[in-house]
Amino acid sequence: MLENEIEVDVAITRTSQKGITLENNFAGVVSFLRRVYTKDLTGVELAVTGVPFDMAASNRPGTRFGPRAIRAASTLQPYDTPYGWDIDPLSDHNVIDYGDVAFDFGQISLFPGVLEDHIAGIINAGPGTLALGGDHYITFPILRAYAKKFGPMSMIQFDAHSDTWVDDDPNRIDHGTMFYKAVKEGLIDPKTSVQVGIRTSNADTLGVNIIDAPEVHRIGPAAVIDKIKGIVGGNKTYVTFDIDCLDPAYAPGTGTPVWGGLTSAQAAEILRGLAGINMVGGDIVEVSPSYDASEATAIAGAHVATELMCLYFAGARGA
Ligand SMILES: [Mn+2]
Repeated sequence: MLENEIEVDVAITRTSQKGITLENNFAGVVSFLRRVYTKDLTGVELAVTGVPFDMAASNRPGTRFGPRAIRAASTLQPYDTPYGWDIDPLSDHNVIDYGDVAFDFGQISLFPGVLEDHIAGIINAGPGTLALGGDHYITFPILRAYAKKFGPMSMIQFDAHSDTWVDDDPNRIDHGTMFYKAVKEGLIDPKTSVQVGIRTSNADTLGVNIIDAPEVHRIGPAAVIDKIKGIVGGNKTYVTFDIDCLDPAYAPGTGTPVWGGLTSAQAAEILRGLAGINMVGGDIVEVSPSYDASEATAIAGAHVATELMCLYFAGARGA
């Protein structure tokens, strides 16, 4: 590597939204994977956006710092094509860091509408979104924006919890009930949706398919991939990844950790094996830096985000 090949602050200085540049990992303006920070959606295919909201957490808070931690951890990733994929999204596709959603933390009741409008403003201009949470509630306003564009979708949810606990109060903002509401509102089709990694009890599945964590361990990633693909088929599919799907050994920095979860290796293999699904958007949520002394959780979250970016481009939009 020649010294004069090293650039700095490419998040604000790069002239092309495609391409891999060399920047000291520890230096410069931080953006997700050193993508350019911009609100200009012209020609953009995927917009990464932070949603630093954690007011719906039932237990430990702190995910409001998740987007910042994931962006920082993403700079630790190597400047090479993503491992395990035969595509190179950073060179061949237009990916930007759109920055964070703006909201008033003192007006919590307004937040769902603000986030839905934020996402709608992006996807109605063309690009898909990859959201960096935030607690898992954020997926609900995002799904509302997507369903208005695409109609009811399939959803692949990686999670320790179903998040479908009963909640018929439309005003409650809760990171454990939003998929109950998403099914009831018709945002997602339960019969063609699947939850992976579940290891908490909830008798009423609302008809959503479940591949619980013990099953993942028992049948292994290859069989899990086949089952997921059989469930979602070619449907428009939203992919939401709660970092607590991973075992606390791999992702301790999260609000509601549960033992017996997936390894990071299992998650990587499953995400790569899903190449070809019709993914319309996705998110990585519940990274809570306050409980992440080793930064392992932020690193895992950044890797999941990279895998989701690859998965987005590995289907119909493929290189
Ligand atoms: Mn969740």
